[in-house]
Amino acid sequence: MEKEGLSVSMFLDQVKVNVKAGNGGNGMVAFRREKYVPDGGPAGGDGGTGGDVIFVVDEGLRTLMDFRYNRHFRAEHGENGMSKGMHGRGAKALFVKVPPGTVVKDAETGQMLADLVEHGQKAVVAKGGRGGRGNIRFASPRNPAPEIAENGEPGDEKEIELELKVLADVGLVGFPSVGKSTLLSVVSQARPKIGAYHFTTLVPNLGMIQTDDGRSFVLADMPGLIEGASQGVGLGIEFLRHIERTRVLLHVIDMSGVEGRDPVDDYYTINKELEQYDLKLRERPQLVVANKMDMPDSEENLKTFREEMEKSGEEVEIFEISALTRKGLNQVMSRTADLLETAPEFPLYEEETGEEERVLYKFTPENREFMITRDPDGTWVISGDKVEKLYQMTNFQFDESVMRFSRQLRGMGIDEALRDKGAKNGDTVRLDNFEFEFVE
Ligand SMILES: Nc1nc2c(ncn2[C@@H]2O[C@H](COP(=O)(O)OP(=O)(O)OP(=O)(O)O)[C@@H](O)[C@H]2O)c(=O)[nH]1
Ligand SMILES: [Mg+2]
Repeated sequence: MEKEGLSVSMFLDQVKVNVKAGNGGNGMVAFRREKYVPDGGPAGGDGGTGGDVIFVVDEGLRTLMDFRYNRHFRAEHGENGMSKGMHGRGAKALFVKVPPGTVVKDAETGQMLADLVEHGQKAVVAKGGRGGRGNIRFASPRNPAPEIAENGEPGDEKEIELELKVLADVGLVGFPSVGKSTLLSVVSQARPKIGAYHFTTLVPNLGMIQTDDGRSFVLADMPGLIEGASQGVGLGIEFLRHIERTRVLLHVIDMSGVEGRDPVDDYYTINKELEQYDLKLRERPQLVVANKMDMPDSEENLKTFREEMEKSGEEVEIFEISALTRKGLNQVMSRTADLLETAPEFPLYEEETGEEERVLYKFTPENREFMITRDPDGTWVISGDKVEKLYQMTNFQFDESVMRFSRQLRGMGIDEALRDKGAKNGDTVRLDNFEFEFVE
């Protein structure tokens, strides 16, 4: 994993990309031509399967930057079937690497296709078409030399939307200048900006933490919060939204009181803002990190702090540290790793999933197979995924294949449906760019 502080502007990337799986290869119509056999049997092989487009999580990636200039992903087509019964070769899948935390949605329907969290996790986002069958497969005792072959099934094509959702395991929250960035800089390789003025940090920074006993997690340094943040004061809302995506909070408090604020007030103010933004944030496991313990008044202030917490019955776990002199760091990081073991896992997007499922069932099974509408000029128009696919898979070079196609239409109930709607002998019927006459 990259050990660098990354700014969130790169992080919140949301991109639309186009994926197209490979078409299946066409099946072949061929016959054996052997020296002493005047008209041999069928010998057309099947087409190969088209390549899938597969997204795979690579933990080395932390952003969607790679998709900025590369937005079309096409897998190869399957090879066509050949004579002498040879099948076309299937195409290899196209693997596209995405960072952990990538949510993949169908851009048109909003349907969630995959929530990719762990390294190596894969999702087929566009399925390659099946190879068309060659004429060998259509031979039967009644029709020993069929001139029927299927074209390959078209591969899926989709506009998809990628969104990076997981920000970090742990978030650092607290007032400005309490030492959040300093803490991140001493426990990870991240090098955030540190300053004696407020709002030094404008965008969250990330660092990888490795505890002594080998556990690791991603820690995010957030911009400072102030009273009214949940209403948009300061750098408010934007950043609370990022905090929302962390699983454990480290609440950093400046115990020195050098800025004239009272640590107890700080504690309540920040928690009130978190709660006002979203009640769930107060349920998130939280540790209090009492920072700047190297300063003269810190001991005294901490004592008061503990007393106040006890009095008010607040259950807090407090860790004394000095980010400056690097004291107490291991304990708090190790305890954080403990909390992560039991904190709820991502993904936590129940509401969104619910909505998407409703979208998914918008289509009824009937209108998925086919639909009949009428153009102003009186042409009957047949549409629908299944019927269009059948059309694309028909090889119109051969009468027999065409006949098979019309049998399939009849089998789906299209003739009957046309008749019910009032189609008359001789009416024009269109499917995709193919027109034919309705025959009673
Ligand atoms: N004495 C002392 N000073 C500290 C300690 N940690 C941080 N500081 C100082 O506090 C000031 C603010 O530190 P930052 O790490 O930038 O604080 P922050 O919480 O990230 O601030 P914002 O990004 O503005 O929200 C800097 O001058 C640091 O040197 C500490 O443990 N002891
Ligand atoms: Mg900072």
